[in-house]
Amino acid sequence: MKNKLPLLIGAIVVIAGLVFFMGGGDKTAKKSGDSSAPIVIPTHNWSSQIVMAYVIGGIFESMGNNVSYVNADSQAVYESIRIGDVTISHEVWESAFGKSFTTALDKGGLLDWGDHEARTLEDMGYPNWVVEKGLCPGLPDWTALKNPDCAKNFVTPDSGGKGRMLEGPQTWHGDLIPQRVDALGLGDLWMVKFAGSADALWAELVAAEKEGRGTIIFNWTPNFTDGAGFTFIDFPPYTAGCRPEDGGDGKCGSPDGYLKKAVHEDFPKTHPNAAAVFKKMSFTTSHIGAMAALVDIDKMTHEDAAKKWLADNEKVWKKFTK
Ligand code: TMO
Repeated sequence: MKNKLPLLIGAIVVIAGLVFFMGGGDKTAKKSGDSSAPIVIPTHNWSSQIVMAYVIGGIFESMGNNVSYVNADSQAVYESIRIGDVTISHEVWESAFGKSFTTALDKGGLLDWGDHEARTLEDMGYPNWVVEKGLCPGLPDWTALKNPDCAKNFVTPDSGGKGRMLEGPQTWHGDLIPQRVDALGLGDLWMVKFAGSADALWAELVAAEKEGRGTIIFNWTPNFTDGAGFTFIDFPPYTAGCRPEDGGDGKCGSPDGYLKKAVHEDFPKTHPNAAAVFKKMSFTTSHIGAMAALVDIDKMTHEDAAKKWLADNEKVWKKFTK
């Protein structure tokens, strides 16, 4: 027995080495290639997000990855990522989706994959001609909305004699804006209507100008309207906890927000290359504004807009893949 001990130790060392080598070999194989399983990218209901989905899908495909797209609710998507039905989110807007994102993050299964360079604002505003035509003197200060002579210029046939604000689809901000209007004491003069789509917001801008009435709509930046004569209303500043959903009184505007990326926790293991590239991806305000403009101004399809953006911006995205 004593004589066999060195032999036994030797055998263990050989087996351990073999296991270590195989393990290492396996790791090397994984590093050199991502899983062929498709990376599931969600699409929502505003232009830059859909174009960027195809932009990022195109970048993943250029690396040899498979991708698939799924149309998803923009709040529920974070739970879908958490449980692994959707792989990534590439536009987590703080104001509209911060709460859903943080809830999924805290539950586990979803990873914060960093911020884009672009900062965001999602709030009510108006095309500059509204003020140029004298329809609401004092804007962009929100207290201008307390003036009945302002509100009357924003009445529409469906607004019950009050000034109308056209909010985006309710799936984005929930009841935030109606709550704010009431909290700020504007409810007697103003009502909030929800648009069915982003396109309805842009159609409202055209209709109001044609009809010579004032208009206040929900909008956001980065968007195709950046630098095109649109101004956001200055509401009382956002502070952490000011919103009703966070226990506040709701008398505050939207935050100077982040634009984040998120991934399912297994993504870096199943697709280490794509995950590393996605972590490096960071788009600016002008990149994202251009993605939206290709659809909302140039009227391209989202897929064609993405192809054009990729062709025009190789220098921008190729550096993420290196
Ligand atoms: C989520 N959005 C950019 C429409 O505000």
